[in-house]
Amino acid sequence: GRAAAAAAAFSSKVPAVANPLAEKPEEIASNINYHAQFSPHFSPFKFELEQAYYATAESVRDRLIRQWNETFLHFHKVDPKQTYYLSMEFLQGRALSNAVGNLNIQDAYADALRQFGLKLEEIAEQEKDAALGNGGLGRLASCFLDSMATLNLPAWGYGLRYRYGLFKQIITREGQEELAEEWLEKFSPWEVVRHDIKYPVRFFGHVEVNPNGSRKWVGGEVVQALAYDVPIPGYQTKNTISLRLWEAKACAEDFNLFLFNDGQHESASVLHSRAQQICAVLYPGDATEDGKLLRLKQQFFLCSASLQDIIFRFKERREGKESWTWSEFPSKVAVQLNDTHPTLAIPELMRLLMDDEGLGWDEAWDVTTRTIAYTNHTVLPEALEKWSQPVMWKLLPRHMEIIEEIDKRFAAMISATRLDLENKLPTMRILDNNPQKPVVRMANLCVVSSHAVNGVAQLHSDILKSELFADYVSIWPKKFQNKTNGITPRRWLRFCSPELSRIITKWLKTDQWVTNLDLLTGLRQFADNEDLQAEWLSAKMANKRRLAQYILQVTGVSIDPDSLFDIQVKRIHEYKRQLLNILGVIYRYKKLKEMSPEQLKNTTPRTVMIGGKAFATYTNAKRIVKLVNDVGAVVNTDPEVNSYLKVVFVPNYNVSVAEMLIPGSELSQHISTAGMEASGTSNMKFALNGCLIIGTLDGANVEIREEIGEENFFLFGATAEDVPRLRKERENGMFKPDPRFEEAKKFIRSGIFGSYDYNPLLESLEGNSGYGRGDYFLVGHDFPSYMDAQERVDAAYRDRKRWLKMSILSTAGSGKFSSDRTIAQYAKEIWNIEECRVP
Ligand code: B1N
Repeated sequence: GRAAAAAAAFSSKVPAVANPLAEKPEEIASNINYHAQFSPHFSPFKFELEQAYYATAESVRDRLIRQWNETFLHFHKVDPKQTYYLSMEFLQGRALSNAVGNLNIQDAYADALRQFGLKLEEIAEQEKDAALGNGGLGRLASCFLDSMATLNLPAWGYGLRYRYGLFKQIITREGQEELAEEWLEKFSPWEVVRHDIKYPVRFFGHVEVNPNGSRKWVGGEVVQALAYDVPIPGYQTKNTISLRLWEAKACAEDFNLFLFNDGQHESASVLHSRAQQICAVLYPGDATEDGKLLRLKQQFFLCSASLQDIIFRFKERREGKESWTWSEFPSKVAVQLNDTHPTLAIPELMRLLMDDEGLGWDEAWDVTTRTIAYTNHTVLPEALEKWSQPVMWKLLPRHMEIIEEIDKRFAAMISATRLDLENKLPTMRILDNNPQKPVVRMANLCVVSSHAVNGVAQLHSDILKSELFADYVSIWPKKFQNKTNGITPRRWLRFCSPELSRIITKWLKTDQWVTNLDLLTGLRQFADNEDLQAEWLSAKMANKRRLAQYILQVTGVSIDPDSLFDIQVKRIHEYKRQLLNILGVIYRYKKLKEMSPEQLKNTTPRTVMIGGKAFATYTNAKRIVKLVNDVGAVVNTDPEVNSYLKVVFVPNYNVSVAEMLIPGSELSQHISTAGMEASGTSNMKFALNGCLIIGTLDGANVEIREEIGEENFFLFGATAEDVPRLRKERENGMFKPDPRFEEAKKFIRSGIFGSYDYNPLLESLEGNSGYGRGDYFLVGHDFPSYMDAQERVDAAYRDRKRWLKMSILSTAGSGKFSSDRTIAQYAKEIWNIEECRVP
């Protein structure tokens, strides 16, 4: 069939000639053909979708390499101040469609592929997501890279090249199961190994004191960090920056040939396999930490390799200069820590400056603190990293000396200058010397050692100042900032919804909104316009039909594109309250069952989609996944009501699935207990795509509602300010549950959704206090106002014109949430860097 035809076309008609910058479709086709033949990864004479994907990707990569090298040279020549974004996670998703979109060559490539009888979208779907992250924090890092490239900023990402990214989720009768996702199994065309860029990274060992008093970390084990670079193209600019991912390799001499020849094969390569473990897996924790030694090794590995590389570049650019000093370093380098995961960059920079470069403490400290800045992403106590002191002493003895010294000097400074804070000192210190469990508090180390500390939404930043870091605020009032998160409008609107994008461009009479998202406010004046509304509706419907197709394909459930598409997709966590959502659905189902046919006809049909991964050992999260699936199985096959309600669990939620779901959404749920979701970023993606939000006053919801107008936001629930009091009242037995809440829980208990034991879940909502009890997340408290808000949703949806107007106003009010705005603020207010555009 088609594959054979493609193969025939490929071998005969199109000559293989490589012209990396080809513009004409015929030339591009021959370029693709060239790669199919001369960058072989498969047996010859095959040209099916997979082979076509690799050849196309390599052809696109050739173009990227040109402008990537130019960017590198340009930065080298200009030597601007440069930012380094250190992150344990980057959730890149697919690269092909993003690259052709940013380079504005999608039409040429689509034409070229048509010559082989192939569709660009189908080819793009062959690509596996690069899922080197868990959720919002990792995706934010990737959106930031896109904006840094697009804004022509001299910036660079540093991360780890995990062999296994985030696990693949499959749903069985048991609920969620995890499978290893070997995204590199075949080969990634989007990375270039740099065999010349290698640094030694040490673990364990001891500190040697030299006669002159200087100290040196020696002994232990040394692994090599090898660089793999991923090109990050900006949107319609030549600038193409790098994401540098480190891989751990043993040193060649670590292979013990003697033991191997002696037949002791395993022991001969023990150092090799130990090195390989370092980058084997991404820790699948979102907002929880488990204190694994390997995770600590990963963190140090990232920090050490990246800082050695940064220092190398700094010196390289100073080569041949008459004179320079280390005090210039902070005017050339900004290092941003994505949460506390790369905190070890602080003592590592101190160590490199003092022990390798010979600086004294004061000078090294001045350079370090002026270089480093820290972003906090959560206030959940279980996610605040604390590493055991004995473990750290063993793995990183020199760094612990430095951390001890930072701690000591901080305490001395407080005692000398701030008697009023002395009683706060025990919790402000970096070291918690509790003899039972001495730990290093990484967040405290970051606050003390950074020149800027920021939260990720206004409410979150306010909470940092009034609670988590309150004691530090009076010492350094100007250190604490807010940088409300953002998302890249390229991936999250321009490319994932070409239909809506075309309409926006038509009505705004410009496509400048793609890089100047504030221009979307120009849609406000047309929100009531019937022509725009009709076009808007038809784009939405097209996206909904495409989504319905996808849902049918992955779940076998057929959903009605005329029903209201209601979506909640994010990591499964009790604070995000997927349980509130599904309890609401259960209540709705029960009411539908009680209705007469006449009443049924007056209801608003809904399709509720819930998706997300649960951390493998988080049992309550897994129970929620199971419950959603069980409810779906009953509701979707109930002929009495299933044209009014469908419940779908969307398996294996990831970046590519999001790109399918978000454009087809009409209502999305961002319903965390107030004060607990630092920002949220999918809320921004949904709003940008004209999806209405039902949500609490939490994270960035607060600002989204401000921007799009309160009448376009379905608000419910307690405020962050109320939460502590409500928890107390609950503990004192003062909570009176709403009868609807009781009814929903009772319905689950009746066994209607099967024989699985939901008691632990239901018990978490009951009692007044205790571990896993007492409804810590206030589901019961917020349930009635949530159900009221859902009624307002149903009523609004019945009024098509009103709904469309709200939808248009959502998009129109989303300009603030471009990551271009966020990154411009970081650049100006924290990094002090400027544009460095490749001519
Ligand atoms: O970071 C996102 C925010 O939009 C979300 O609200 C926030 O929950 C998320 C430990 C985390 N905070 N903390 C993490 C991730 C991995 C890990 O091992 C914690 N993720 C967030 C972007 O600001």
